Amino acid sequence: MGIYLGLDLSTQGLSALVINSATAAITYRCDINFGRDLPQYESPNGFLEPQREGEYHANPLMWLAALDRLFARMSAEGFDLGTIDALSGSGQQHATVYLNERFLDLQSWAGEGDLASRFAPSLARATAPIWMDSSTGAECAEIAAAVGGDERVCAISGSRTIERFSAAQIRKFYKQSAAAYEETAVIHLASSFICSILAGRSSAIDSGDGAGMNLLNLASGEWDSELLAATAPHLAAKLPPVQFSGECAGTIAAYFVQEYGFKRECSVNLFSGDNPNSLVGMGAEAPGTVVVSLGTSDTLMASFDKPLTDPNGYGHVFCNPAGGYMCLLCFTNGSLARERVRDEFALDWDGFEKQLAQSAPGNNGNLMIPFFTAETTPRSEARVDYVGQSDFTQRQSAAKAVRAIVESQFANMKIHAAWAIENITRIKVTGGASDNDQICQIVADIFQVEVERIATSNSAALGAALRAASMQSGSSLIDLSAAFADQSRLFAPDPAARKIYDNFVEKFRLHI
Ligand code: XUL
Repeated sequence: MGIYLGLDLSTQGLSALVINSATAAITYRCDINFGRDLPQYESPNGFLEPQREGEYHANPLMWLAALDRLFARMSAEGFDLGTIDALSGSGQQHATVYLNERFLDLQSWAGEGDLASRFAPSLARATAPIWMDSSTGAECAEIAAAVGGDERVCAISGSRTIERFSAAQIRKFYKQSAAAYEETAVIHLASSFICSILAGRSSAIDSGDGAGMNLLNLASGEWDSELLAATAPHLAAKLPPVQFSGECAGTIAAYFVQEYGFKRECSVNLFSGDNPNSLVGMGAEAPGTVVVSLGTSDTLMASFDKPLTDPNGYGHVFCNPAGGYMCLLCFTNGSLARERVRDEFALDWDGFEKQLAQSAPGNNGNLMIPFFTAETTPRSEARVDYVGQSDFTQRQSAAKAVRAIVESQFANMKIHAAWAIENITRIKVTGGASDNDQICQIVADIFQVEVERIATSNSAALGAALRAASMQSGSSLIDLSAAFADQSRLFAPDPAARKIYDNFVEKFRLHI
């Protein structure tokens, strides 16, 4: 039992969340916002102004400045950092940090000044491409071609070649700046970079975040020699080892003991990506529970024991910090598409919910192809089709249209997640639209499982804190996260809706 810190380096800021495992309580939170708190880095939203279309980079020194600022703020607020027994963290996935030989030399720690000034000379590249970057289409095609096609890349690494994933980003750097690539001694992910700084030496990349690079062989858990060779020369020598997320990276660096009063024996657990951490923070790391997050885009995460991959190549598979694997599926047309229908009928969200309540499951056969913008799952250009009665888009048809978009979105989710969610017993829904009881009920009825609404606030930081607690105390991650589960509302599936929705899903399948 003890006090554990979870850090979360997201796109827009760095957050801290502290838990007391004895009382199963979150005891403290603190946030740094890059734009507001560190304006000198000229990144109001956490990234630098794109220099070219689709190019999104961040300054890794800003992340270090945020770490100093966060600990200083925690101390100023009276939080005693010396009480922390172990810490871990979460990073936005895919971002790569390029470091020179100096980073591997422990002497670089001995400098003067704050973290940013100590580590500025260790950067082999001034900026880190982040997950929003989509500028590497050519590199994706080159890597896929070298390995025998995207299906093969997906079968090995868990994802097709993806623009924002690290391999394509590394290849682009090698092609554009061969000399700087040559000077690079080690390439870290955002997560393993911050972990290294805290542990005082170059740490391993954990297999959860490592699987988001298009470089890890999921089945073996090692870097894949074919993918490495297809990406850039001598890459094996530039990557840290990959290790299971539950491993310890060491004890905290002396800098943090001196500057902020951490205790010397405070352990640093390997960091992981935000999605693997969130899976833990939401208590879904054991197979059977699925998380559906209803945000601007909708996402679905599920865990499983075997290294399954999406036969259609839409989803991503990462390693699960609790062991085994997890998938992440993104449905680009989430709340933005629901909002389009809401606005078309001049409703607010309450009105949207009322319209749902006035219509019946299955919507008398009315459905919608709901891709208002280009969709990821399935890959599709923007496409909106109404299938059903002819007056479907008329003003008096609000109830039909509202039900059609919601039912069609979850029919689409059920079809495209089928490979990953064979034996689910529960769906945890979270995100803005999960406030809507009618939507929760439709999810329960379409999937025919219990739906639990959960309120989450920074599940990635909570997941990291729970991982630190598990590593340090030896308690099972599953037991720990269950103890932190929020009180929530349950929606039971209506057995009478099973047949209606089985037919509805099949009808939807015929139209996409
Ligand atoms: C996942 C992804 C994002 C980032 C955002 O593939 O790109 O979820 O991890 O933080």
